[in-house]
Parts: sequence; C-alpha cells; structure tokens
Amino acid sequence: MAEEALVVIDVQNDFCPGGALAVSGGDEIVPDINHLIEQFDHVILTQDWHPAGHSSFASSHEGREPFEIVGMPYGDQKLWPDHCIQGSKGADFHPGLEWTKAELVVRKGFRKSIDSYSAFFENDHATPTGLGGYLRERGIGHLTMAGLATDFCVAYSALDAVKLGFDVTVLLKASRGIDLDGSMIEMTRRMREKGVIIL
Ligand code: VGL
Ligand code: ZN
Repeated sequence: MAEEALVVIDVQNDFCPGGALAVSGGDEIVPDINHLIEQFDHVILTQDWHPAGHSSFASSHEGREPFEIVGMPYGDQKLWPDHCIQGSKGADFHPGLEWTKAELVVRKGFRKSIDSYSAFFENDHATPTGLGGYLRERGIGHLTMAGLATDFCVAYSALDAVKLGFDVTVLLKASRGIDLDGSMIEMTRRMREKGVIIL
C-alpha cells in the first residue's frame, strides 16, 4: 500500500495579507492546515525562496510592471512584485503555521534565471526539484495538497504530480487563489481534466 503525504504549498508571510504578494484570505487557511498536519503521517512543506533580483520580479525588467508577461527562454513568465526573498521575513512561514512536524521542506525558485511554481519542476517543466524521486523512494503514492496560491503553485504542483503518476487531491477549503484573468476557473478546470481530485 502506498503511503500518503500532505504537501503544504507556500504558506508564507508574503502570500498572506500585509505581504508583498498577498493572496486574499491567505491567512484564513492556517487553522485548517494545522488540523491537516495533525492528521497526516507524513507532512512536506514547500517554500518559495527567491534570490534578490530574481528574474520573475517586475523590478528586474526595466519599464515592466507586476502581472505583465515577458518572454523567457523557457516560455512566457508572469512578472510579480518582489516576494519571498531568501532569508527575509516575507519568506518565513506564517507565524501560526505548526510546521515542526514537517519531514521535508522543499525550497523552489532559488535559481535567478528561472521561476518555479511547481514543487516538482521549475517553469521550464523539465528541471526537477527532486521531490518526485524523494516521494517515490519513500513509497509515498498519494498526495493531498493545500496552500497558496490555488491557481499558481498549488495547481502547477498538482498537475505535475498527476503527470508523475501520483494520486492527487487538492483541498480548496484549505487553499486560496490569486485569481488573475480567470486563472482560478481555468486552473481548476485543468486540474479536474487531468485527474486531480478537487474537494
Ligand atoms: C506563487 C507567484 C509567484 C505561489 C509563487 O506560491 O503561488 N505565485 N511565486
Ligand atoms: Zn515566487
């Protein structure tokens, strides 16, 4: 029997109200996530972890504003406000998150020239983070995902996980989205279409 793990995506200060890339109601999920952490045998966290001057920051592209799209060698990239800078308070987990039980923290987005929404692959959809191999080696086959943001890092992680053959459930109640240009509807549709169970 494959083991199950909870994967908590990017519950960090910068994605919560008051943060640099605040997701509406981002902090409201913390009690639900803490409850889930208690229930699961295995807990893995992801942490968005960018160097200053990261190429996904609008401030790194002269004349560009956050939420515009630029062409990168690996494809289109949406630009963001500076956020989750390595070692900053904004990159810390929300202070209410009961993270001590976590067995692994996967940091992503640490290469300056490429962003990484997914916990499994960077935005070129080819460079692995190592999480897929880690889960396989540990006999973990079922993943429950929740966190921030539903329509970016949660969705891309869930889509990559099903592509790698994991059974994936996304808990909407314990997630919040950014919702740019209909991205919530679009990404929930894509997740369903690819076999992610959405609760
Ligand atoms: C995220 C945009 C940029 C996320 C991370 O966690 O969903 N979104 N970096
Ligand atoms: Zn980021």
